[in-house]
Amino acid sequence: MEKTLFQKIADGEIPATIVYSDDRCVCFRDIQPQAPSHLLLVPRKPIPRIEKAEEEDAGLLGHLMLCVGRIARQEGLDEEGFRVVMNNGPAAGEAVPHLHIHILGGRSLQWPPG
Ligand code: D5M
Repeated sequence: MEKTLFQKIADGEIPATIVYSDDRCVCFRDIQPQAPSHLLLVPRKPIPRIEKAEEEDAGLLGHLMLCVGRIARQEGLDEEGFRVVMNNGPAAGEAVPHLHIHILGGRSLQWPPG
């Protein structure tokens, strides 16, 4: 199977500004930032979208959530607050079929989102 764009970034084949990396996930700056701080956290495992995740992925998904907190602290977003978004499937505008968590902060964020 051909690698997804985010697998290629995780494997260092496409450049990105990496802010966090471990054996299960990578976090890098979004190339089209929608906020002063806009990061994408992706698992190295190419799960296409959340409903494709399986029971065996439970530990990985929990790890991603803990990484969100760690990265938000690292970015200095934890005091003011930040938003965590997962676009899932076509109606949500998911452009890259590889589960990714947007972390947005550094400005006041409106609700509801568009
Ligand atoms: O979000 C996909 C996001 O991926 C979108 O905000 C742009 C970002 N993107 C696309 N290509 C790159 C590269 N090469 N580096 C960094 N960020 C990238 P979605 O939720 O699928 O709409």
